[in-house]
Amino acid sequence: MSDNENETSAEHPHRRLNPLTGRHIVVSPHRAKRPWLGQEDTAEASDLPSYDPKCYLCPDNERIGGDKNPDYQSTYIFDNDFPAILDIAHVGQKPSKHPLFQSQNIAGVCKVICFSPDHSQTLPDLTPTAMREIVDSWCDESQKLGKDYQWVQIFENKGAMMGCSNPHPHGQIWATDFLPDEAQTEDDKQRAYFATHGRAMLLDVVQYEREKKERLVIENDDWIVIVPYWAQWPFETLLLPRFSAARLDELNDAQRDNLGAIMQSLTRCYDALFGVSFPYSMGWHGAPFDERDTKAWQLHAHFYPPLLRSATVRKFMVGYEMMAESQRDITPEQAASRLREGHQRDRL
Ligand code: H2U
Ligand code: ZN
Repeated sequence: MSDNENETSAEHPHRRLNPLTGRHIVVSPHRAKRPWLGQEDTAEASDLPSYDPKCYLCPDNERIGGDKNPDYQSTYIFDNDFPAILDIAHVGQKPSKHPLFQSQNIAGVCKVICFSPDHSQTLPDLTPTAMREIVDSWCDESQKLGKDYQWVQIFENKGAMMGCSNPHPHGQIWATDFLPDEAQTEDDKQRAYFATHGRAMLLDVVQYEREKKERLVIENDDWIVIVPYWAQWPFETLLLPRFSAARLDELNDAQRDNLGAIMQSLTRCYDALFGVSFPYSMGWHGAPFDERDTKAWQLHAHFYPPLLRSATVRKFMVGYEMMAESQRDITPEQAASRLREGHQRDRL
């Protein structure tokens, strides 16, 4: 890989390409110091009880749908009471053949995964054993659901700012019999890169970023976290295995333990940045579950946090982003450096 990225200046406006999606991002480093006159909301309260009698995810409580949670002790997975996609046979509506108004029938399942029985905890608070249970649940669910569905989307919305309905630590899993657009795009791009270069795109990224270190946030024996060169959100990160792996269920014991550890380090970096339990949406991408070869694919997790300059001032993806393309002020290199500082403070 040639090393000519520095030809784009750290101070002048430029445009970067996201090779995973083919979309671009405008970077405007000269604007990072402009004054802020917009929304300043209040920080979210963080003093939560370990058990909330009104929480529909706490052990022993009744959910909105009427089912009762067991007195669970570690992770707990249940079928979403309000699934967005249903597990039904493809009957009824015929696919539309009109060139302008096309639709297709879909089937899938939606699950909710409680990360801990403790209402007040977030990932950094959990024990390594509890983290490992979350990682194992993700690996097991993706393997099981992958037998029936082509795509298994594991994700977490954290914080009210990201539309999370409940502070109880939890994530979701949606499995579908179709490839969603993000998955399809990453699949196309990684296969095209492999066809041209004979190597997995994101393994090349891992190697480059480990040598260069500028966008490296943290790493351990098996995993690395970078702010991608093409990051869209101010403090967006990409979590990747340092070894070749296409899917979660391929991970061995040590790799799973190290994954739990690096996720705790990363979420601590985030929390340290503005002194607040950092909101984000995160999710896993791995090779689709079909008959095709998986060599082009490298497993990874995206973290998309909305915060920009304080616990309350967020990045809005509005005007130019909606009408034209993504734009950011703080550079990905500056963001990585800020996140590393949080990590160093955390270790003192
Ligand atoms: P968030 O991760 O966005 O907070 O969503 C929580 C999910 O929990 C949401 O998809 C489900 C909602 O449908 N849920 C239940 O399945 N049962 C309930 O009793 C409440 C919420
Ligand atoms: Zn709860």
